[in-house]
Amino acid sequence: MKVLLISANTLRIPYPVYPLGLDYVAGCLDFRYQTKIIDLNDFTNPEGLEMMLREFSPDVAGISIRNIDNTDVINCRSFLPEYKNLISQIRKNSQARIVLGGSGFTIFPVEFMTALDADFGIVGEGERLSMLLDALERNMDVKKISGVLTKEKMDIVYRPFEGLINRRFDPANQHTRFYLDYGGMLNLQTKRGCPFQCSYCTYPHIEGSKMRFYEPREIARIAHELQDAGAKYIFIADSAFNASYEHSSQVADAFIKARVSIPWGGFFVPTIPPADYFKRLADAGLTHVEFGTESLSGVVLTNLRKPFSSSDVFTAHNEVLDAGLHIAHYFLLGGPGENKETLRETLTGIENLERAVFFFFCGVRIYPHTALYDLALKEGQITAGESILPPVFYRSKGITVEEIIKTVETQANERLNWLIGAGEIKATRILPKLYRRGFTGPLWEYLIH
Ligand code: B12
Ligand code: SF4
Repeated sequence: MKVLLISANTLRIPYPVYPLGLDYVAGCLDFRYQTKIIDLNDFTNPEGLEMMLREFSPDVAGISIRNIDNTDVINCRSFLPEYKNLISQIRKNSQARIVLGGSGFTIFPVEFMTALDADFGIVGEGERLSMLLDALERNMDVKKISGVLTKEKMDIVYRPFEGLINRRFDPANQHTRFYLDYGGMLNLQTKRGCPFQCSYCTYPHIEGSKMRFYEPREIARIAHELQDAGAKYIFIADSAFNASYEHSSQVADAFIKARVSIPWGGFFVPTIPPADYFKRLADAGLTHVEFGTESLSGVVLTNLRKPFSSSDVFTAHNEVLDAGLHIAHYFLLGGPGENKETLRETLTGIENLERAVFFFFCGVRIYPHTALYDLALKEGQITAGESILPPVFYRSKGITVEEIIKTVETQANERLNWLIGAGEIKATRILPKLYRRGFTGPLWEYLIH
């Protein structure tokens, strides 16, 4: 059987992201399948893709649906039309059965199955593709496989994957070169799952809420493999790298032992770290810390169910500064309880967070399987049958999104290190030029003056 795995993500904001999930999906497939990964970032014209489809002639095409849209409250751009276009190219140029998967798909499986008229879908971890292919080969009933959707069976009950997880990274893959030439960033995962329960967050639904750790020595081996392939920076794609201080410290020690020498970064929770935690990570090559801070108002942090207080944020921030690392804080404004006073508290507090970059997301998107969804339902902001695939943002009673944006813009006062949204305009203007000149990594530190 020939299996073609396609990364359908062509978004280059803030930078193109290596399709890590497909390495894992490929890694679970037996070598009896002829498996090929392609990345739409590599196909700038549709003819190239169509020719490739005709030549390879896949029996199964697995499509990774990562982003639903650009999550921009003002200038929202849905990627659904692009996915539809891809499906019709596959249908026109091959006989492949189409399987959907990926984090975006996992959030809205029924909506994507219906809109794209796919043959199968797999919610959650794509490692289950091997079970689906096996069942298809043997003409067995696929409906019994946890997480598998068909045109007839659209329920989304699934368990975290319990089998062997194995990444198949191939430096010779054409798309690896694309990422090495464009920012030099590759990525890796050290565990799956997030144990926290922030009210708006999809991550525990996508990855599970119990942490499942990979062996630190194995992670360091992969990091070295990425380095040998030419990576200049590694992004650790865990939901929250420091959700386990013990495991993340062991990973850092393993990096030192394995002589991983390239810089790396990831998402962190601003909880109070153990003594010298960030120094230990800095010794292992950590350079960039991205904090999911969201607010500096106690009321809002409690309502968002964040596992830290605003004073913890300052402690964690100073620890990172002391370790000589770059810091970014992400803020999520407009959640339950947000009003002019809580916003002022956050913005005043930010002025005391020295030498950092701030990304402001104004408006909290409501996703299924979250406590915020239940709250919005209770408050009558959404109704049970309503599709929230076209983004619906939570409306706080105390302040509108427009007021929030205006207030943040005024306070930002043109400062380069205050970015509203993903900093789309600044990122589009500055980053491609820097990457072309050979700069590597996330580069947001260049916005601090
Ligand atoms: C790390 C991360 C980032 C980092 C990536 C850095 C890097 N160099 O890797 C950064 C900060 C850059 C980032 C940016 C953005 N991100 Co982001 N990110 C994540 C995060 C936390 C992890 C992604 C990851 O790599 N996971 C690890 C890999 C192994 O998992 P995976 O890719 O999901 O693959 C598994 C399954 O999904 C499945 N699978 C995947 N593909 C396929 C295909 C088939 C056929 C099958 C069967 C299964 C399958 O199997 C895999 C193995 O189990 C997720 C949330 C999460 N916890 O998933 C959000 C997430 C993917 N991001 C999201 C978004 C929105 C964005 C941005 C658009 C935000 C913005 N406005 O800037 C940008 C887009 C960037 C881009 N160019 O695409 C959303 C996407 C869904 C949505 N709402 O649209 C997510 C899900 C978070 C959320 N809000 O819910 N992100
Ligand atoms: S916001 Fe971060 S810490 Fe909270 S549940 Fe999501 S991934 Fe975990």
